[in-house]
Amino acid sequence: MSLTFYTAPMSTAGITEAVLAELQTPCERVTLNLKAGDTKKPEFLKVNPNGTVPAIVHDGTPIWESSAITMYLGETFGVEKKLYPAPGAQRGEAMKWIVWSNVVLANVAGQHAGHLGPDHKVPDAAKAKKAVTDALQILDDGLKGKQFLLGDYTLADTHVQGIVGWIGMLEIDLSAFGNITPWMKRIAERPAMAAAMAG
Ligand SMILES: N[C@@H](CCC(=O)N[C@@H](CS)C(=O)NCC(=O)O)C(=O)O
Repeated sequence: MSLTFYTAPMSTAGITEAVLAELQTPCERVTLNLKAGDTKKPEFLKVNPNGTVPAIVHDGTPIWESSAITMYLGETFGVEKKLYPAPGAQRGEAMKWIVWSNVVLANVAGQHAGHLGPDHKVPDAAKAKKAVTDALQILDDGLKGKQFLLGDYTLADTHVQGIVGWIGMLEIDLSAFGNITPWMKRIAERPAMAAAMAG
Protein backbone atom coordinates (compact mmCIF):
# COMPACT_ATOMS: atom_id res chain seq x y z
CA MET A 1 0.00 0.00 0.00
CA SER A 2 1.29 3.47 -0.79
CA LEU A 3 -0.32 6.66 0.41
CA THR A 4 1.10 10.12 -0.27
CA PHE A 5 -0.44 13.18 1.38
CA TYR A 6 0.19 16.65 -0.04
CA THR A 7 -0.27 19.21 2.69
CA ALA A 8 0.55 22.79 3.71
CA PRO A 9 0.54 24.44 7.14
CA MET A 10 -2.51 26.52 8.10
CA SER A 11 -4.67 25.33 5.19
CA THR A 12 -7.64 23.11 4.41
CA ALA A 13 -5.16 20.23 4.49
CA GLY A 14 -5.40 20.49 8.29
CA ILE A 15 -8.67 18.56 7.97
CA THR A 16 -6.94 15.65 6.22
CA GLU A 17 -4.14 15.89 8.78
CA ALA A 18 -6.73 15.35 11.53
CA VAL A 19 -8.45 12.53 9.62
CA LEU A 20 -5.13 10.69 9.17
CA ALA A 21 -4.29 11.23 12.84
CA GLU A 22 -7.62 9.67 13.86
CA LEU A 23 -7.15 6.73 11.48
CA GLN A 24 -3.46 6.32 12.39
CA THR A 25 -2.86 5.45 8.75
CA PRO A 26 0.81 5.78 7.82
CA CYS A 27 1.55 7.97 4.82
CA GLU A 28 4.35 9.76 3.07
CA ARG A 29 3.83 13.49 3.70
CA VAL A 30 4.80 16.11 1.12
CA THR A 31 4.65 19.60 2.64
CA LEU A 32 4.15 22.38 0.12
CA ASN A 33 4.87 26.07 0.62
CA LEU A 34 1.81 28.03 -0.53
CA LYS A 35 3.62 31.37 -0.47
CA ALA A 36 6.37 29.96 -2.71
CA GLY A 37 3.73 28.87 -5.24
CA ASP A 38 4.43 25.13 -4.82
CA THR A 39 0.79 24.23 -5.59
CA LYS A 40 1.06 25.81 -9.04
CA LYS A 41 4.21 23.94 -10.09
CA PRO A 42 3.84 21.45 -12.96
CA GLU A 43 4.75 18.40 -10.85
CA PHE A 44 1.99 19.14 -8.35
CA LEU A 45 -0.56 20.11 -11.03
CA LYS A 46 -0.15 16.54 -12.32
CA VAL A 47 -1.50 15.38 -8.96
CA ASN A 48 -4.16 18.08 -8.58
CA PRO A 49 -4.89 20.24 -11.64
CA ASN A 50 -6.76 22.66 -9.34
CA GLY A 51 -3.48 23.55 -7.67
CA THR A 52 -4.83 23.18 -4.13
CA VAL A 53 -4.14 21.16 -1.02
CA PRO A 54 -5.10 18.75 0.36
CA ALA A 55 -4.53 15.99 -2.17
CA ILE A 56 -3.66 12.34 -1.71
CA VAL A 57 -2.36 9.64 -4.02
CA HIS A 58 -3.40 6.15 -2.92
CA ASP A 59 -1.82 3.26 -4.80
CA GLY A 60 -1.35 5.52 -7.82
CA THR A 61 -4.80 7.18 -7.80
CA PRO A 62 -4.88 10.92 -7.08
CA ILE A 63 -7.84 12.21 -5.04
CA TRP A 64 -8.46 15.88 -4.35
CA GLU A 65 -11.16 17.93 -2.57
CA SER A 66 -10.97 17.55 1.19
CA SER A 67 -14.52 16.18 1.47
CA ALA A 68 -13.83 13.43 -1.08
CA ILE A 69 -10.57 12.62 0.72
CA THR A 70 -12.27 12.34 4.12
CA MET A 71 -14.98 10.04 2.73
CA TYR A 72 -12.49 7.93 0.77
CA LEU A 73 -10.09 7.50 3.70
CA GLY A 74 -13.07 6.82 5.95
CA GLU A 75 -14.50 4.04 3.80
CA THR A 76 -11.07 2.57 3.06
CA PHE A 77 -9.47 2.65 6.52
CA GLY A 78 -12.13 3.81 8.97
CA VAL A 79 -14.99 1.29 9.00
CA GLU A 80 -13.24 -1.44 11.00
CA LYS A 81 -11.90 1.22 13.36
CA LYS A 82 -15.49 2.44 13.90
CA LEU A 83 -14.53 5.92 12.73
CA TYR A 84 -16.71 5.79 9.59
CA PRO A 85 -20.05 4.03 9.07
CA ALA A 86 -20.42 0.94 6.84
CA PRO A 87 -22.58 1.49 3.72
CA GLY A 88 -26.13 2.35 4.73
CA ALA A 89 -28.15 5.16 6.26
CA GLN A 90 -25.45 6.21 8.76
CA ARG A 91 -22.92 6.40 5.91
CA GLY A 92 -25.39 8.67 4.12
CA GLU A 93 -25.62 10.91 7.17
CA ALA A 94 -21.83 11.14 7.45
CA MET A 95 -21.60 12.10 3.77
CA LYS A 96 -24.38 14.65 4.20
CA TRP A 97 -22.51 16.56 6.92
CA ILE A 98 -19.11 16.30 5.24
CA VAL A 99 -20.34 17.54 1.86
CA TRP A 100 -22.59 20.20 3.43
CA SER A 101 -19.69 21.63 5.41
CA ASN A 102 -17.66 22.13 2.22
CA VAL A 103 -20.40 23.12 -0.19
CA VAL A 104 -22.67 25.24 2.03
CA LEU A 105 -20.87 26.19 5.25
CA ALA A 106 -17.41 26.89 3.80
CA ASN A 107 -18.98 28.74 0.89
CA VAL A 108 -20.94 31.23 3.01
CA ALA A 109 -17.95 31.57 5.34
CA GLY A 110 -15.73 32.36 2.35
CA GLN A 111 -18.12 35.07 1.20
CA HIS A 112 -18.23 36.52 4.71
CA ALA A 113 -14.43 36.39 4.95
CA GLY A 114 -14.30 38.57 1.84
CA HIS A 115 -15.98 41.31 3.85
CA LEU A 116 -13.40 41.30 6.62
CA GLY A 117 -10.32 43.49 6.62
CA PRO A 118 -10.24 46.86 4.84
CA ASP A 119 -13.56 46.24 3.03
CA HIS A 120 -15.36 45.52 6.29
CA LYS A 121 -18.00 48.18 5.86
CA VAL A 122 -19.37 47.11 2.46
CA PRO A 123 -23.18 47.27 2.30
CA ASP A 124 -24.07 43.57 2.43
CA ALA A 125 -21.56 42.55 5.13
CA ALA A 126 -24.39 41.99 7.61
CA LYS A 127 -26.19 39.75 5.13
CA ALA A 128 -23.02 37.72 4.51
CA LYS A 129 -22.50 37.27 8.24
CA LYS A 130 -26.12 36.21 8.73
CA ALA A 131 -25.71 33.53 6.05
CA VAL A 132 -22.90 32.06 8.15
CA THR A 133 -24.84 32.16 11.42
CA ASP A 134 -27.89 30.65 9.66
CA ALA A 135 -25.73 27.76 8.42
CA LEU A 136 -24.17 27.33 11.87
CA GLN A 137 -27.68 27.14 13.31
CA ILE A 138 -28.34 24.11 11.07
CA LEU A 139 -25.27 22.45 12.58
CA ASP A 140 -26.25 23.46 16.10
CA ASP A 141 -29.72 21.97 15.57
CA GLY A 142 -28.14 18.80 14.13
CA LEU A 143 -26.12 18.39 17.33
CA LYS A 144 -29.10 18.80 19.66
CA GLY A 145 -29.19 16.09 22.30
CA LYS A 146 -26.11 14.36 20.84
CA GLN A 147 -22.44 14.03 21.75
CA PHE A 148 -21.45 13.91 18.07
CA LEU A 149 -23.12 14.32 14.68
CA LEU A 150 -24.04 10.64 14.32
CA GLY A 151 -24.25 9.98 18.05
CA ASP A 152 -20.84 8.28 18.33
CA TYR A 153 -17.72 10.05 17.08
CA THR A 154 -16.96 9.69 13.35
CA LEU A 155 -14.80 11.37 10.73
CA ALA A 156 -17.81 13.55 9.92
CA ASP A 157 -17.06 15.33 13.23
CA THR A 158 -13.34 15.50 12.37
CA HIS A 159 -14.13 17.09 9.03
CA VAL A 160 -16.85 19.55 10.01
CA GLN A 161 -14.96 20.81 13.07
CA GLY A 162 -12.09 21.82 10.75
CA ILE A 163 -14.38 24.20 8.87
CA VAL A 164 -16.01 25.46 12.08
CA GLY A 165 -12.57 26.11 13.62
CA TRP A 166 -11.72 28.32 10.66
CA ILE A 167 -15.05 30.16 11.00
CA GLY A 168 -14.17 30.82 14.65
CA MET A 169 -11.30 32.95 13.37
CA LEU A 170 -13.62 35.07 11.18
CA GLU A 171 -15.22 37.35 13.76
CA ILE A 172 -18.09 34.91 14.35
CA ASP A 173 -18.97 34.26 17.99
CA LEU A 174 -19.26 30.48 18.26
CA SER A 175 -20.15 30.70 21.96
CA ALA A 176 -23.61 31.85 20.84
CA PHE A 177 -24.24 28.26 19.70
CA GLY A 178 -25.03 26.14 22.73
CA ASN A 179 -24.41 22.77 21.07
CA ILE A 180 -21.50 23.64 18.77
CA THR A 181 -19.24 25.01 21.50
CA PRO A 182 -19.21 21.91 23.78
CA TRP A 183 -18.99 19.67 20.69
CA MET A 184 -15.85 21.52 19.52
CA LYS A 185 -14.39 21.12 23.01
CA ARG A 186 -15.12 17.36 23.07
CA ILE A 187 -13.36 16.96 19.70
CA ALA A 188 -10.35 19.07 20.72
CA GLU A 189 -9.89 16.80 23.75
CA ARG A 190 -9.40 13.71 21.58
CA PRO A 191 -5.74 12.58 21.62
CA ALA A 192 -5.60 12.37 17.81
CA MET A 193 -6.75 15.95 17.49
CA ALA A 194 -4.16 17.16 19.98
CA ALA A 195 -1.51 15.25 17.98
CA ALA A 196 -2.72 16.72 14.67
CA MET A 197 -2.60 20.24 16.11
CA ALA A 198 0.90 19.70 17.48
CA GLY A 199 2.11 18.04 14.23
N1 LIG B 1 -12.44 22.91 -1.85
C1 LIG B 1 -11.05 22.60 -1.65
C2 LIG B 1 -10.33 23.84 -1.18
C3 LIG B 1 -8.83 23.64 -1.14
C4 LIG B 1 -8.10 24.98 -1.05
O1 LIG B 1 -8.64 26.04 -1.44
N2 LIG B 1 -6.88 24.95 -0.56
C5 LIG B 1 -6.08 26.15 -0.49
C6 LIG B 1 -5.44 26.29 0.87
S1 LIG B 1 -6.65 26.49 2.15
C7 LIG B 1 -4.93 26.05 -1.49
O2 LIG B 1 -4.32 25.02 -1.62
N3 LIG B 1 -4.66 27.15 -2.22
C8 LIG B 1 -3.62 27.15 -3.18
C9 LIG B 1 -2.57 28.15 -2.87
O3 LIG B 1 -2.79 29.03 -2.01
O4 LIG B 1 -1.49 28.06 -3.49
C10 LIG B 1 -10.93 21.47 -0.62
O5 LIG B 1 -11.80 21.37 0.24
O6 LIG B 1 -9.98 20.66 -0.71
